[in-house]
Amino acid sequence: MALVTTEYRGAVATLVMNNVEKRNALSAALIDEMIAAFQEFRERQVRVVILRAAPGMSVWSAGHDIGELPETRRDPLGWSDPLRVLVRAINDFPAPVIALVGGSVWGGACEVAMACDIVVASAGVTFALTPAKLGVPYNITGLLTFLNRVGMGLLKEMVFTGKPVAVQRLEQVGVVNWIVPAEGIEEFVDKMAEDIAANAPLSIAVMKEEIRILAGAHALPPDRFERVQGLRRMVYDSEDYREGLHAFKEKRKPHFTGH
Ligand code: LCV
Repeated sequence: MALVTTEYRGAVATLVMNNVEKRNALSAALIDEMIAAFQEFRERQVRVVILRAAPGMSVWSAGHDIGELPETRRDPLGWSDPLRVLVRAINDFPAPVIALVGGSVWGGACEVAMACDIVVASAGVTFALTPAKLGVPYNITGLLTFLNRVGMGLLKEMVFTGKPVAVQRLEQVGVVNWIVPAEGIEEFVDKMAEDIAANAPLSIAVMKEEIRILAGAHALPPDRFERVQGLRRMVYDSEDYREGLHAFKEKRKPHFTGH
């Protein structure tokens, strides 16, 4: 059964994440289908992409498929990890991607939503940044995605507590562009997509890329980069990282020791 479905309405495409039983956990299989869809959108010169979960799902996406995280001794969020590939595909897509968020968003799925150009959410949804719940050292391009969207103060609260945050707080800081009642969110997003699709696609594509280049323009001396990689390796080689994965799989609370 397809894990995603695509719909077209003029120059607007909708990508529906459809893995209900796994709460759209971002497995390699799901992401492969999403990447293929983005490739098709590019070939069809789509001018706006709407990224959403299947109608009625209370979870937009449960984040990285925890069952696919490496047990240890390998970066769980390395360059070629499917989640990283998906975030880059959204960033690189030459047209705006609108996240239509009608359910809760977890972990790496928060980065997927925040990598989208515009986020429209229904009242009542929450976003939770979960690396600390699992013992995962999030990667720096992912943290930069968050930093560019969330801001330092709220980002630290979200990553340190790992608690779901109400969409109202995220709208206050611009993470979410609009909060719309669930019954009207599809119409709202369709209208926005039509407005965008009527504008000059080349101008929009170039401004999207310019903004991305500016947002990512942070010089990082090689020794600082290597320090970051060494620190992250210390975490994903730790007992705590293994404990976080096992606790989730055994459906129990983790007991972290700091080793
Ligand atoms: C695999 C899952 C998942 C899942 N993976 O339904 O950002 S980082 O660094 O943390 C990064 C590594 C990351 O993104 O990690 C993932 C972070 N995600 C989470 O912590 C959310 C974990 N999931 C949940 O808390 C619940 O599943 C929610 C609240 C999303 C939905 O709860 P609900 O009661 O509706 P279940 O928990 O019963 O889940 C239904 C099935 O989906 C699987 C889960 O194991 C279950 O499978 P089984 O029926 O085989 O038991 N599932 C859910 N999330 N991230 N599998």
